[in-house]
Amino acid sequence: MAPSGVKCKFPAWIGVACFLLVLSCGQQGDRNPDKTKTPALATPPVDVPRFQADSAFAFVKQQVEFGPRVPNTRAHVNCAEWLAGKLAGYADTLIVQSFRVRAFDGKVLDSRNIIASFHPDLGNRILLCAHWDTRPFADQDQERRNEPIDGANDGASGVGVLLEVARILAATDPALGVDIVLFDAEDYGQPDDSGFPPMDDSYCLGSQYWAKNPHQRNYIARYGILLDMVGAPQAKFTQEGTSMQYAPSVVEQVWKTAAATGFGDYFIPERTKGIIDDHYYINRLAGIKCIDIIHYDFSSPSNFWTHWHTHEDRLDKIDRNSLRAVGQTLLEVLFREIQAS
Ligand code: AHN
Ligand code: ZN
Repeated sequence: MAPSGVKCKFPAWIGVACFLLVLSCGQQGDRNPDKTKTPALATPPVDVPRFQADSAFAFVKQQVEFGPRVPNTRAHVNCAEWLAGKLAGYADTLIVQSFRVRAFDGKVLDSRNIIASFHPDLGNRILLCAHWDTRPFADQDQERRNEPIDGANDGASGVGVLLEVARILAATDPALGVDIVLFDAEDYGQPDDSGFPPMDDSYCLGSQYWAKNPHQRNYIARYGILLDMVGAPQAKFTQEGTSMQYAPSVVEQVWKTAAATGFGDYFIPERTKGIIDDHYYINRLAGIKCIDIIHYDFSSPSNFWTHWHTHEDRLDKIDRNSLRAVGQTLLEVLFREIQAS
């Protein structure tokens, strides 16, 4: 009888086979055919925190509950104070930039850009932005066209994602220079049938003001990322033309990161026509390369999200999964910027 110690010894050929298998796998891993064409994504030197979509959703809900955030209304002031308080609790510095701008209809809008900075001492900065005001009318709707919209997606969704990013930056404190800018007076743009003389550049009044009057002299960021309508179910973000014109490398980086993170169903690597949004003025007036992550709809006449500028833009159109796709992608992009020491 063989001693029990050698009874279970497996045949030598299995060991050899395993050895060869490991060898061949190693070789395949080394031979990356894409390496020469495109640099691989950097590996973050620390774990990337998990974006909490429930928390982002709660931030969207709280904004909507103020009522429409139309300049010169009580809801607008209340929401501004809440946003500023929230961000002051997360960021190292908070600046509220108050200003007045004249809208297409002659009204003077009491406006506030809300600016939160993390590690303001660092020169190497990334700009994240969204607009927090809502449209004063529903000119794409068939009904109640003169009433303001909730702006759950158009406004609150991008801000909700950025508040959650701010919460996570505060909790994890990576050595990253980040500025979160919430623009006001974005959506007071002239409707087609306004009856007022045509006005150029009637949208994006807050970002135009900021780009001409940055919160710090000679402010510069390496790049910027604008969020607009990022909360609808199965949102599709195409590579929008203005972003591609001014910041193609940033678009590449973000869309690649999204795909690597498992959000390729949201971030479609297809170029679509350019639009004028806050990022246009950030590129043109501030000289900061900035992209727009904005819902593109291949089937709607406007090519914007189907419920754009209608009363259907309500909280029940917000899907946590879309908020997560954008928020987690942003965190992946940010944490890959940490310099390995
Ligand atoms: C224009 O309609 C010219 N730009 C769209 C900017 C926008 C409005 N984004 C959301 N609401
Ligand atoms: Zn809008």
